[in-house]
Amino acid sequence: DLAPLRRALLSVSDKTGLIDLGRALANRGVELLSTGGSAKALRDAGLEVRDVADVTGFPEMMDGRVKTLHPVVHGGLLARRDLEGHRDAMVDHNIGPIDLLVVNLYPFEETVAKGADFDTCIENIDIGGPAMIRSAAKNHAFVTVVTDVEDYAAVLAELDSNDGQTTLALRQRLAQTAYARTAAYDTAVSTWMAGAIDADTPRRRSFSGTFKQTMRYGENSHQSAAFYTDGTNRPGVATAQQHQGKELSYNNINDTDAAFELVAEFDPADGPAVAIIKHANPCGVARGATLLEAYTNAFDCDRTSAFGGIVALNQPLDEVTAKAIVEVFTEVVIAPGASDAAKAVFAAKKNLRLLTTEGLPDVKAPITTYRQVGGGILVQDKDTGFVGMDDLKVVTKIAPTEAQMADLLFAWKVAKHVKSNAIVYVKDKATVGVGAGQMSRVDSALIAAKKAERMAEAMDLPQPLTIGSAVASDAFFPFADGLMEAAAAGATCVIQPGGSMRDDEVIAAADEAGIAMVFTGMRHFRH
Ligand code: 93A
Repeated sequence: DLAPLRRALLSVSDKTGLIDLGRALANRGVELLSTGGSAKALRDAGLEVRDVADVTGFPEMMDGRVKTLHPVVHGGLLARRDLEGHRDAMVDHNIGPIDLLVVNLYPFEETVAKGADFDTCIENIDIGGPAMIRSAAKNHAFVTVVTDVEDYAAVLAELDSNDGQTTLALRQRLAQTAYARTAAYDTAVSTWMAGAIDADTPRRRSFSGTFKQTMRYGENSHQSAAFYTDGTNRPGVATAQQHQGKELSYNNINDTDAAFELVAEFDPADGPAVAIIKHANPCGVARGATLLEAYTNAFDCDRTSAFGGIVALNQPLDEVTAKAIVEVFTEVVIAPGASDAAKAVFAAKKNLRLLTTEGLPDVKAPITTYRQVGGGILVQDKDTGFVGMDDLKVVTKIAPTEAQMADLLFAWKVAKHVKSNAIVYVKDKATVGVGAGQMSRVDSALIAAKKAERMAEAMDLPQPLTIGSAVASDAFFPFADGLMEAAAAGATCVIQPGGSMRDDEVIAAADEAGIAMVFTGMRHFRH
């Protein structure tokens, strides 16, 4: 059993709860050691504090870069209380034990998120704090380490219930949390630096996140799950503000991300766009003269699948669009803002989650993505590939018209966000058929066309909207059969990467069918 906790070192950048903690410890007879700003805050509140500088015999120096980096501090944190040799060393070198360490680090992640310059970011790399945290966590058999304001209460509660000491179980849990924190911190530094110095992105990276929340369950109810932020503070599902409705589930977060990343492909300067997602694939994407029109056109692509879907907008939600959305069972709506009137419309639908962000995700930002595989992690640059009009090569006898070109580029953008094999039919800047995630490209073409047929029946249209459509294929057609399916569905122009051994056959089939075809020279697999 450990002797009661006697001495604490408090050194925090985020001073939330510091005074209350300091007072609670002092009331329990714990001596307080502290660094510059933290000591001042405690002293200003009338508490008795000893400066670390007084304990080490060294002043804080070099603009605070060296405050606690001293054997008297680290000896006090690292000494094993159960070994005579360690106890002797403490006596010989006049080192007093430090039983409790409370540290939160220089706000490096926040500084980066604010867009601070290089030197300011460098100055905000905490050295002494992580060093102390790691020392205390290693010696958690004897020392309690607290790195999160949320854990202050648990420590105080145990001091009261456990004879003035914490339990080993709590110290272990806090030590584990502490190493997660220092690991995430160094990862944030490394990740920022890779960007700042323009390093080869996927090389020599470390990955980590900061815990945000647990979820009731993962993809299925027997899987536990949690959500982490990556410290970049980019606009996206992880940083969105939720206005109403129950907590997002694992699948909600995944689908909302897919929806928002897709709709962000459509520059708001060119007008409104809406994406509706189910199971991470779009079941409707459209532009429109108004947001309402974009929503309606997206919805009309596949009304059946849109039920229980996730809707992403590239512009702030307005009242009329909000009214249309609440007519359909919808899980989540995400947008770069929402008007008060729109929020009022949603308020009546308690289960509908509304998320707003400060702007759209930057689809061109160089981001590294990770995927876990058995025993490893695959790392790659995010697919920020972009194809514009100038990149297209017309390969058929006839060239697409201007309107067809616009639809082809629209279809191409959507295809990038559809699980492979992706086939996307588009008419007038709205998807009219999406074939996703099939093992054969022909099947994707067939399924998308079939969906369009079903919608035509449901909406009493004279014919499926694939008639006269533009079609995109995320990768080349290995044979002419996929293209012929698209032609059979009524597509009159095609966009695809090209590059197949049988391109000649595919081009000949397109010419035969009177189809215009362009090659992008770029593939958008998404698995
Ligand atoms: O610049 S440091 O890396 N050098 C140190 O020796 C050191 N010791 C503690 N930063 C150091 N700290 C950090 O200072 C703590 O992690 C904490 O974030 C901050 C508290 O400073 P103050 O008490 O002066 O506000």
